[in-house]
Amino acid sequence: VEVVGAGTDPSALAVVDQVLRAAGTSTIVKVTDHDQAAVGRERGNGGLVVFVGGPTESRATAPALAALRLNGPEGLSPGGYVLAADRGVIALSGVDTSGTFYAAQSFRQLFASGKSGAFGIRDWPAAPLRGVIEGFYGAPWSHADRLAQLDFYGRTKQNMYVYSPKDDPFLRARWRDQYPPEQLALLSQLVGRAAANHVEFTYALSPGLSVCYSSDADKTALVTKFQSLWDIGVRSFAIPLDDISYTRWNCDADAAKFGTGGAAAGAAQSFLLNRVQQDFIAAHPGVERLQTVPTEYYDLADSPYKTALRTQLDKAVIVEWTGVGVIAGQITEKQARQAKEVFGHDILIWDNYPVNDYITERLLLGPYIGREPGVAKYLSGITANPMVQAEASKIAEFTSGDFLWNSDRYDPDKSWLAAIADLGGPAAPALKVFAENNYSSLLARLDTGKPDLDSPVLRPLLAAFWTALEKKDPWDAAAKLDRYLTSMASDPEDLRRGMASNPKFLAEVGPWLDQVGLYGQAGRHAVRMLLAQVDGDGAKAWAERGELVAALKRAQAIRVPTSRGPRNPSTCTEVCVPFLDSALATADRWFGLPGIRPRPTTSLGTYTDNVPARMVDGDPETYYWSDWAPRIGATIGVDLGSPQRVSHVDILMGKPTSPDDYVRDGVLEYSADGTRWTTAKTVTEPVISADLPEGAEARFIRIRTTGAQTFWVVVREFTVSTPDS
Ligand code: LOG
Repeated sequence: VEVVGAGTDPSALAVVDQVLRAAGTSTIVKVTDHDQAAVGRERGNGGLVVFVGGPTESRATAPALAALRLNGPEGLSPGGYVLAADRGVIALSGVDTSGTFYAAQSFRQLFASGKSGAFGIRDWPAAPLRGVIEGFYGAPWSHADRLAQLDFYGRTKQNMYVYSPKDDPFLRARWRDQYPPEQLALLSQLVGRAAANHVEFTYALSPGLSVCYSSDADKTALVTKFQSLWDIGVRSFAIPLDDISYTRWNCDADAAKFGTGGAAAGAAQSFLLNRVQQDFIAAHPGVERLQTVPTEYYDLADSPYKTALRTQLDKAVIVEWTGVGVIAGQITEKQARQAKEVFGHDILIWDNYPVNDYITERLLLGPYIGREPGVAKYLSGITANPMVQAEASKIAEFTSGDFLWNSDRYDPDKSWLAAIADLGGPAAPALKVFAENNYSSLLARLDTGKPDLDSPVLRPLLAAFWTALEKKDPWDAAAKLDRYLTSMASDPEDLRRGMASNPKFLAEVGPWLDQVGLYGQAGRHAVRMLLAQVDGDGAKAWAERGELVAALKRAQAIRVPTSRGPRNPSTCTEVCVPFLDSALATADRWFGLPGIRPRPTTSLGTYTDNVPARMVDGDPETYYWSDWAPRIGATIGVDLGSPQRVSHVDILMGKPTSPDDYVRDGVLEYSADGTRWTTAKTVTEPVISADLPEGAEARFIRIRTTGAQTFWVVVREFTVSTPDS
């Protein structure tokens, strides 16, 4: 029997019903909280009695909790709840309706984990605002994606969804246009689904590309658009002003009114936002606080622009901030407090993880890391910016949601495993193998400055195998490695079978999944090739070599269509291909083959994901990008592994969107031993084509900078030719 009050949250009740049915309850009787006789009767019949609803919803909760000798949820922060069970009585009691809904979610989780017996839980969120901002570039999520996401946020106790896809024309390019009725109907469905999941749907309109800040007509256009959303039930609004120019006005009136420069931009934005605050927000009781994203959203340096926002923008407006750097490796409590000071407003973090719009060849399936617990506690909250791949984003979203609920106790590894179990269900083991090979987190690399190596499980197995191989006793290590490579090789089949009920996920990750499978296959051939050589079986080794090369080629031929053109997916990044390369090099030395296999070398750092390996991948579309301008003596080059006859070197630097990023003052030089160098050519242009003298022998070939410069360096390809290639 469920005992409910007049105000009991219907969504909470629906979840409780579901749990009871799943647990085999055949009849559920609902009685109202004032029908004490009915409650007594049902208890007498030996039925389970479930009290649903906190003090704001039901009169039965307080006595029920008192009987269990527990305090009620009064005084907990919004969303907090008490959930308790003892001797045939269960009570779900939230401080508000959201709290009761979250009690129901925890009830579901406890049941799923098979826990039984008496328990009492008092639970509340660390951060008031917890959720996701659909704020990436590229194909916006589908309507079905969004509905599924909203249900997911409810299940993971997240209460915020900001609707802000960059490439939705009605939100940015054509922000003034009203929605056609069919589109409004879809939005209205989202708003309803959000409410059912206790998620605040924030509607974000980005007028910055064409707005005239001082114009009455534009203010009216904004307010009119907001009103059309208010009319379908939206109660939360944002005006993001990121990724726009604030040194160029869209109308002469702004130049006349505000002048020029950062202070003028801050004044103009404050002027418009304050008017929307007064004319729309203040005029709509029940609306949430207005949010904005400032044009300087990525640092803590005070500036005329920030001073203007701090002093002129209405304090009621919440300001979003991405942490330091657009993709912040780490966000500390201290930085969060500084952000509040320098922006002069309450801060909501726009966290650019797991968004992959700037590295479309990657899936970011690792956990949320690098944020100090205080960040969640001292700020308004965090919204994570996800990937174009909605279903695949759920792994990272699960973990950020976990962090936001209980940041002090957050354990990324545990949370990640729970996320895998939640999304993968019975196929969790196969999903784990897949996610392990799409795991590398740019957050980790940006935080530690170390390369973000992927595949945490495979890597130590490979290292152990090489060590064992050197000792000529590779069998044990090979067997362990082969077991994991086999799980990779069968992953496409395993996951497609095991997650057949989630076709959207499978469609999103298809190319990456196929690549993991092929790397698994290639890896197995590599192991067998090297073992055959230890056995002295040249014929077998040669056959395995052929299979290895074929699988590798197929992996590298896979393309995924992205908003930045077709890309070769990058899985097992910086682990699988280097292993296969080294295996081939080792085998080829044994076979007595010459073979040139350049490995990149550089004294410079790497900007985001543009790793040195990209200058030797044969694809001029990808490039190595240094993270700083080279100083005198900085080098960029290749190592051929052993001295070789080299006849020609081609180097392609710069790229269409950064044509100045090349070494302007340097020399091309080569060396057989890495100490004595011969100069082949001076370097002053982005495209280098150099013949080396007849008979030249080199293991190392590099560009060395001989003059200081301010531009960074892009190297698209660094190609070395032998006399016979
Ligand atoms: C955009 C965002 C994009 C992200 C990652 C903000 C506030 N704006 O540099 O839409 O998804 O970076 O590429 C951004 O982060 N600008």
